[in-house]
Order: sequence, then structure tokens, then C-alpha cells
Amino acid sequence: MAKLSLLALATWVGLAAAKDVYLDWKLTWVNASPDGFERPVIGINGQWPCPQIDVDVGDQLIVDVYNGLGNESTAIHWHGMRQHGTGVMDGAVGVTQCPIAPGSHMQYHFDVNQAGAYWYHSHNMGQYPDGLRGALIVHDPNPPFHYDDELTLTLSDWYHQEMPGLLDAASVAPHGQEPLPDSALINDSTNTKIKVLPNKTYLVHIICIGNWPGHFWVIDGHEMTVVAVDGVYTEPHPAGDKFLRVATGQRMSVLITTKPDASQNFAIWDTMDVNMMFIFENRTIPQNYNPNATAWLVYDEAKPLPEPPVFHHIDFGTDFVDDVNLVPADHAPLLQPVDRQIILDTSGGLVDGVPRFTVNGKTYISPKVPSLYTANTVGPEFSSNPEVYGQVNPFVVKHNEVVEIVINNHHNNLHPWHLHGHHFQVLQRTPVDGGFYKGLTSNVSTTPIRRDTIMVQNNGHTVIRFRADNPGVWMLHCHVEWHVEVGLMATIIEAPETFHHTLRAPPKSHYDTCAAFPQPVSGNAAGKAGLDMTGLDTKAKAGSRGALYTPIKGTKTPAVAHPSQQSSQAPVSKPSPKPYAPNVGAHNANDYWPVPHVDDTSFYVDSPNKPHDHHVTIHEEATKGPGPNQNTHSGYVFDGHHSYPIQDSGDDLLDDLNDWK
Ligand SMILES: [Cu+2]
Repeated sequence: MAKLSLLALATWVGLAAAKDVYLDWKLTWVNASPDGFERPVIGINGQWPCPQIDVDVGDQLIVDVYNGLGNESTAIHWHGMRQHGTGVMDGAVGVTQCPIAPGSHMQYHFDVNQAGAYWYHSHNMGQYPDGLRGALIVHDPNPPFHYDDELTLTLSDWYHQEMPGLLDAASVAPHGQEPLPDSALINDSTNTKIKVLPNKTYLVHIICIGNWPGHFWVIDGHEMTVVAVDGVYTEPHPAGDKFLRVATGQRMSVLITTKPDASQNFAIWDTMDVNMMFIFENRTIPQNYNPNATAWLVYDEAKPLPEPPVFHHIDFGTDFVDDVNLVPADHAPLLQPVDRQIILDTSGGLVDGVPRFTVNGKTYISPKVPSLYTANTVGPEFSSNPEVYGQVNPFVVKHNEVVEIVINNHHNNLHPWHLHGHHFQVLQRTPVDGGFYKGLTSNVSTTPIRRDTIMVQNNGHTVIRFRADNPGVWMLHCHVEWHVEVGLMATIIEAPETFHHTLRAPPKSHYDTCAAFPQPVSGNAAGKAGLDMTGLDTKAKAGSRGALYTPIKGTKTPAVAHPSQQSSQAPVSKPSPKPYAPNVGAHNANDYWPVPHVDDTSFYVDSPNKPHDHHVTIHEEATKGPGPNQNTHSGYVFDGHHSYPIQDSGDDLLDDLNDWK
């Protein structure tokens, strides 16, 4: 039994992944004009749009991120990745990590054990709408349905001004108005043409990578069948005469079958949610304002590109497929009974004289110490006390509890709520003006749909459930960046009592990131011991400078500057990467695979059946393969008495840890 568990442990720490996908990313400002207006955007390795990441289920994704922006800090979140056992890699600034300062870098590495459509984006100070976002597609070697190929459609709103200026100028809802997008983009362009072949079935991943409004889209002349939402397979659900929609952060995967011949091309019509932008806001639509974007399914490049269909009226209440009615393909039963219910009354108002959004009357204010670092360092006698986390709307839940969260939306507009670390079950969600929670209705599904982002309608509510089986610190927040920046966030502190044996502490390179910023890494939210919160900032402030970085006296000058700081657009070379031990070896930036490295990881495992904590060491040796992504791993797990070789295993660490005990 012990041997089996330790092998599973090896899987958990990423030693036995099918293959390594290694990406070396240098973030810099580049100029781009996706809608004809040129502006600086945040690119990766000199390119924008940012690349789509393609991995297979079982791969380990390793991404080195170097911040060459010069004037802004950054970080990358892997939206929808549950990060089971690797919560330190979640990428949420202030929660699981410090910001990456200009001129410094950080490595993310985690196993990808879930198929479908995801995305990555900056999770730092309203930064990602300046372009730092892209699709992350996890291909399934054994999908539950047939298709010939996969396509991706990213949908977003787009702005001609940069976020720091917009955030500073915007007082946003509930007292002001969000800046209006200048255009809508499909695949970061207003002129996207997608080549298709006749008589094929395509799995189309639609990802809303925008900032504010949701989108709905029509692929003219093609039936769409929903087969996944947010990476969770559903029973196939033909849209029929209904429309499909996604809110910011959401994904939907649909099957389409192409026409039997290539005699004609077809338009893909997309619109931003005008209810959200104008109607619910009592805002006049400016003359000539265009909320639409068009792309094309191109069967024959020699044939004309048709105009999109025209829609005169669409009822957002009844004309859409209701995602709450979808059924997960695995028919996982409703989680019950509930061990812990959390009710969030979300609203807006003046806080300290500043317009802010609130959760149970409190607006989120960033702590001095990232919440995960607090959980790891404040000590077991304090880590389950929400007070030590400061004003991050903390909710502490215990390991393996069934947690039910009710989100009451007291605002007159919808908000897409996203939970990190989990796919939650959706029990109910009201229509617009559907009222606040008064208990469950009788028609809750026995097999509720699961997803990671849910639209909560104006003056309505939703009820979600998940099992707290992923110890970590997880954001729960509205995915509209305008709203994140004015405090519409909460923090789930999940099973902190288990951290010393289920969650690895951040690797050394993450501490290096904090030191470079610099930001304190231990103690409570104020960086103090126990319940001493002196010096913690709890006042809301007007305005925002976004991710703009003020160099701290004595730190080095960033290597690459924002275009406004540069005399020319000449590319600036990246400093050679420092080898940083023990988690990462040096690597060859041109070859995209790490050189051989050795990695020892040690931690304690608790067991009620064993009298003392059990000290486990994992020794890994990575060998460079013949080509990119062909490395092999070998090594052993040593439990103080015996060594066990590392082998491939699909088992789940936490389940096996429980067996092992
Ligand atoms: Cu919102």
C-alpha cells in the first residue's frame, strides 16, 4: 500500500508526466493594430497575438516567464487549471505569488490532467486587456465523441487606450461607467479567416478572453452541438433554434459538421453583450457604435466572403441555451450533504468615499503578504483564523467539506464569477431580477453541470457547490477587470490545516520573485506575527495605476522599456537566464527544452496510523530527449527506509495519501 501511494506521490509532483512542454517566454511591449488602430500591446517573444498553447492530457507544462515590459509588473494565471497539489503555480498576484517585477522572471510548472478549452492571462492589476492573454487547449487522446480536427475562436472586447489610463480615469459601476470598448475581436483580429474542409466534423473551442461584456456568436449555416463548458464534457446538447453565449472567462466547445462541398464560404457573426454595456447601465448607445465582429469559415479562398446575418431582436431571457440545464457527461451526482454554506451578498457603493464593489459589505484590498504565503508561514494555530488574511474577504473551509456558496447579486448588471482551483456544480441560477436566495427550488439537478465561471444575473443569485479536496488559496471573483480592480473579490482558504503535508511550499524561484519586487513573504497579511495587524492597509483608495511599476530605490533599472520610454523600437536582447536551484536547471532558450537537471524535494506526510510525521524525499533526474518535449524522467522516492522507483501512475495523490494512512 505504501509503495503504491508513494508512486502516486511521484505523479503528483510531476515526475511521471507523459511529456514536458517547455516554453520560454519573454514579455515585451510590441505594437499591433488588430482593428486598424495601432497601439502598444503586451506580446510574448516579440509576437502578438499571444500564442495558443497546445498540450495533451498528462503533459507537464513548464513556462519560464521573463518580464521585459520595463514599466509594469506581471504574472500569468492558467484559467481553469485546477492545479491539484500545485496551488503555488496558480499565478494570482497577491494570492499565490508576488508580482514579477520588470527585469525579473519566474517559472511555472504543473501537470495538466484535464482536457478541453482553457486560457492564460495576466492576473495582475487589470493588466490582461492590454493583450496578455491567449488560448490554452488541452487535447484529449481519448475524446468521448468523434471529430476530425479542432478550431479555436477567442472573443474579446478591445480598447485603443492602455489599461493604466483607463483604470485611472474610470470610476466604473456602480457609480460611474466602464470605458466603452472600441471594437470586438475574434482571434485578436477583425479579419479572421478560418480554413475548413468539406465533410468534416470540427471541435470548435470558443473562449471569451475579454475584459467586460460577454459575447454571443453564430456560425452561419452550421448547426452547433455543445459538448463541453469550461473544459467539462457535457452530454451532447444541440443548440437547435437557441443561441449560445459566453461571459468573460467562460469557454464552450461545440461540434460542427462542414458542408458536403466547398461551393460557398460562411460568416461567423459575433456581438458583445449590449444589455450589459448599455441597457442595464441606462447608457445611450453612441451613433455608429458597432458591438459586432465578423470572421469567416473559408471553404474556398477564391469565393467571396459573405456578409453576416442580421438579427433584429434577441431575447436574452429565453433565446439562449441555459447552461444550468446542461448535463455533465460523467453524470457526477449532486454533492451532498452540505458541510459549510457561505452566502455572499455582492453589491456596490461608496467605501471610504470611493466607489467600490463589496462582498458582504467589504471591498477586497490587497494584503502586504500574498495570502498563500501567509497560510504557509503564520503557523498552524493561526492559519485557520480568517483574521490573519486581512481584508481579502477570506473564507476558511476544512479539508473535504462539501462547500455551498450562494452569490446574491444586488447590482443592476450581471457579473461572471470565477473560482480558481475547482470546477463547481451549478445548482441554480435565476434570470434577470430573479431575486435573492431563499433556499433551493425543488428542481435542482441530481447531476448538476460543473464549470469554473458562472454568470450571476442582475438582482438575482446563483448557488454552487464543490468539495474542498484541493488544499490551497483560491480566488473567487467577478471576471470583469474593471470590477476586480474595485474590489469584487473573495478568497477561499481551503484546508490550511493540511498545508504542511499536502501543499508544497513555493519553490525558491518564487521567493526570488518576491525579493526582486520586493514584497514580504511571511507572517499575516500585514507581515506581522499572529493577530498583530498593525500597518495593514485597509482603506480603499481612489484611482488606480494598474500594473505600472515604481522602481524601488536601489533596484536595478529594467532592461526593456515601454514604447513611451524608448527612443526607438529596436529590440532589446534578453539577459541570459540565471540558473536557479533547486527546481530549475539552466536551459537553452533556442531549443525549448531543459538541459538535464536533478531535483530533490522533501516534505512531511502526516498519518494517524503512524506515530510520527513521515519524511519523504523525491529524487528526480530529467534527461534531455532527442528533440523538444521528449525528455524522460527517472528517479526514486525515499521514505526514510526504502527507495521506490518512479513510474507512471494516473492515481490521485490525495486519495492515495488517505489510503496510505
Ligand atoms: Cu463584475
